[in-house]
Amino acid sequence: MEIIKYPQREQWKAIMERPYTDNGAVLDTVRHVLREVRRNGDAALLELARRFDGAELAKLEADAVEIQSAEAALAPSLKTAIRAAAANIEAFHRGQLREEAAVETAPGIRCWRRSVGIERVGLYIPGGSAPLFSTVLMLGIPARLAGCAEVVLCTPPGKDGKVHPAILYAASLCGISRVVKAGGAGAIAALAYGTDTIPRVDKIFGPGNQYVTAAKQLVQQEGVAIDMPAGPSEVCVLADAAAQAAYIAADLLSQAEHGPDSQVLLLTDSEALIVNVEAELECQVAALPRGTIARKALERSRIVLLRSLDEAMELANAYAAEHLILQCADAEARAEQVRNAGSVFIGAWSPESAGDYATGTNHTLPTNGFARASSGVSTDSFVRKITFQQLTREGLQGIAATVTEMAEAEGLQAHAEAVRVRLR
Ligand code: HSO
Ligand code: ZN
Repeated sequence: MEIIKYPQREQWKAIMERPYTDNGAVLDTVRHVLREVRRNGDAALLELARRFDGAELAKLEADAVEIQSAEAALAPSLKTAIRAAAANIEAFHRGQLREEAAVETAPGIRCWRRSVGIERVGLYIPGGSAPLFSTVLMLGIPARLAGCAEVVLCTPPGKDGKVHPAILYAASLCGISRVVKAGGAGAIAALAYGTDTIPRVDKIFGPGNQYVTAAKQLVQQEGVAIDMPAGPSEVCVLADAAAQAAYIAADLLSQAEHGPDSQVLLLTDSEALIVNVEAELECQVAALPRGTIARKALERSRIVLLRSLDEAMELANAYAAEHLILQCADAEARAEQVRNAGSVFIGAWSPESAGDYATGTNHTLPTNGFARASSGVSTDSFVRKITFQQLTREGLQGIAATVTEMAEAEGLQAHAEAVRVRLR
C-alpha cells in the first residue's frame, strides 16, 4: 500500500480519488447486445448464453426440478447459515416498513402518504469467480417485504447450463419464483425490454461488472429505474494506536479480495500502527486463496498518517466510503460524527464481513463517493410513496385565498377558478 504521511489539505483530493475507468469501448459492445436482445428476445439470450457462458440452454428459466435438486445438493450447514442470515436481514428490514400517520395541515385538510411496492422488479446476481448468493438475500428480502408483485432474478448459468445451487436456494427462501439464466448486458436488456418469456420490469437492482453497469446506465436513459450507479467496492478504516493491527489487516483484505479494483483506505494518527498493519497484511495475504487479487487491490490502495484522529475523521467524511470501520478508543462517539458513509462498523468486534452477510443491514451500498447523497438499498428502494390529500368544504374555504392569490400571481387563472367554482 502507498503510505502518505501528514498530507497537506491540497493533497486530500488526490488521496480520495477512485480509480477512473474509461468505459467507452464497453459502451459500444453493450449497445450492440441491447439491440440484439430487443430485436430477437429469447433467441438472442440463448445465443448469448452460448457465446459468453459456454452454456447450451434448453430453456431460459430454472425449473422446479433444478430448484429442488439445488436444495438437496447444498450442505445442511450452509442452508442453516443462509436461513440465519435471512432471518436477521428480514428483522432489520421489517423495521423499515413504518406506517406514517396522516397530518391535518389545516382544519379540514388531511394529507398522508402510502408506500406501494413497485409492481415488477428485476434482480441481477453476477456469476463469475465468486457467485454472491448473499446478494440474493439483500435484494430479495426487502423486495418481498415491500410488496413487489413480481420479482425476476437473472444470473448467468454455468457451463453445465445450471444456476449455482446456493443462488437458487436463497431465491426460493425469498419467494422469488422466476430465475432466468441470463448474464451481463443481455440480462439487463431482457429485464428492461422484456422478451416472450421474461416480463419487462420497472426497476433493476444488483451489482455487476463494467458491462452490467454500462447496460443499467443505458436502459435508465430509456426510462427503466435502477438502484444506484455501482462502482468497485471500498472500505475505509479509521484507527488509533490502540487498535489491533491484525483486525485491521483482516478487514482491509476482506474488501481487497473482492476484486483487483477494490478500494481500501486506512486512516490513522499512529505511525507505529502502520508498521504493524503492514506486517500483518504481508503475513495474512500469503494465506489467502484470492491473495493475488487482494495484492492487486492493495497495490492501488493507501494508508494515510494524519496529525490527529479528528483530522482523520474529517478525511473519512470527505471520502464518503461505502463501508467505514471505526477502530478507535472512542468509536461510539466517533460514530456520531459520521456525516458521509454507506454503512458504519463500530468498534473492534464489528468487522465488515459481519454486515456483508448476516448482521441484518444491507450490503448493497453507494460507492464512488455517492454516499454523500445516496443511501444503500432498503425497503424504501422497492416502493413508491404516493401522497394523498382530502379536503372538506371548510378545508377548501380555508385555503381558497392562499391558492387563488398565488395562482393569479403566477398568471394561472384556471387554477384559481378551479377553487372559486366550488365555493360560489
Ligand atoms: N462487500 C460487498 C458485499 C459482499 N461481501 C457480498 C461478500 N459477499 C459489497 O458491499
Ligand atoms: Zn464483502
